[in-house]
Amino acid sequence: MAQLGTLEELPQDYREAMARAGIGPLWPQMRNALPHNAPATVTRSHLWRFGDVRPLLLRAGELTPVEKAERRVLFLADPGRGAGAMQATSTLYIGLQLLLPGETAPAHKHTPSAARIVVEGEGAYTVVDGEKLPMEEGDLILTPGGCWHDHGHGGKAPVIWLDALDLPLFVYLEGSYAVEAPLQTPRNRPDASQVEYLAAGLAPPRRRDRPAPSAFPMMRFPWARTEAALRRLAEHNGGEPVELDYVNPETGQSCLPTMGFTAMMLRPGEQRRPAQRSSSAVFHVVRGRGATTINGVRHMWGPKDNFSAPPFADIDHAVEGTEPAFLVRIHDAPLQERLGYYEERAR
Ligand code: GTQ
Repeated sequence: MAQLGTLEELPQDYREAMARAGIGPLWPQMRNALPHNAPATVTRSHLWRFGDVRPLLLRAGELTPVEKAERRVLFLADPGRGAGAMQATSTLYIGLQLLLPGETAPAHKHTPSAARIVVEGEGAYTVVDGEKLPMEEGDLILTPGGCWHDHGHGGKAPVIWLDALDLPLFVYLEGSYAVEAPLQTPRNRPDASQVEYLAAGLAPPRRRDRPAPSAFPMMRFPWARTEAALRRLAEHNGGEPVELDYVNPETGQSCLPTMGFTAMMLRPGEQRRPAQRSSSAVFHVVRGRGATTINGVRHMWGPKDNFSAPPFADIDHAVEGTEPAFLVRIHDAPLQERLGYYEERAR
C-alpha cells in the first residue's frame, strides 16, 4: 500500500493559498476518513452503575424543579468523547430521567425518535399522540420522531426510566429540533398492546377506510410478555442465543427507523461470544448479574446498570449465580442496514 504524502511536504505558500481559497488536499487526511478494512472508532466502552447514577438523579430532583428542566435527565457521556458529550456511542443518546409523584413533563415533539425502558418505580405514564401508555418496570415505550409526547406520574415514589434517542445522529445531520405544546388529553382506552396487538400474529384487518396501518401501530411492549417469551424460547432453541427483536407487528421491521432493541436472556452459567458487529450498542440490564468483557475491559454488572460497546467490539458475556440474566441491547443496526453496510464478522 502506497504511503500517502503529508501536509508538511507541501510548500508553505501553497498551503496558505489553499487555506485562503477555502480548500484542502485530500491525501494527507485520506486514511483518517477512510482507514483500511475497519472504521476508526471513537467510542470507549464504559459501565454506568445504577448505584452511582441514582443518587445523583435524586439530587437533581431536589436541585431542579421539573418546570426548569422540561425533562429532568442525566445523560451517559461516552468517555471516548469527554465529559460533556451528549452521546454514549456515535449514534445513541442514553439518558436517565426522573419524575417525582404528581409531576408532569410538558408535551413536545421532535425530529429524533425516542424509546424508554422503565427502570424503577410505578404509576408513571407517557402520552404519545393521545394514547396513554402505562409505564411498568422493564416496559419498552416508543415515542417516534414527530409524535407528541408528555409524561405524568400518579404514583407515590420517584420513577426513573432510561431514554434512548437517535439524537446524536440528528444533531450531526443538522436536523434536530423540538416543538412545544400543552399537556395532551389522553383517549380513555387501553394502549394498542392491550387491544389491537394483544397477541403475536394477530392484527386488525385492513378496511376500505383504513387501507394501511399506521407507521407505529404499537407504542408499548410490556416487559412481562417479553420475559415470558424469552424464557419459553430458552426451553426450545437447542442452546442457541436467546434473543428477540422488538419489531413493528405489522411489518416485522425494527420498531423504530434507526434504533434497534433486542431483548436477551443469558442462562445461568452461559457464556456468550457474539460475532463482531458493525453496530454500536448500549446494554441495559433489566435483571440478573454477570460480567462482560468488551475490548479487554471487564464490566461487572447488576440490575439496572448500563454499559456501552463501540462498533466491531469483541464482546464476551458471562452470567453469575443461578438465575438467568435479562438485558436489552440498544443498537444502531437498523440504521446501518438501511444504509447498506451492517456487517458481522466471525471471531
Ligand atoms: O422525554 O421527551 O432524555 O425530549 C431527551 C430529550 C428525554 C423526553 C430525553 C427528550 C426526552
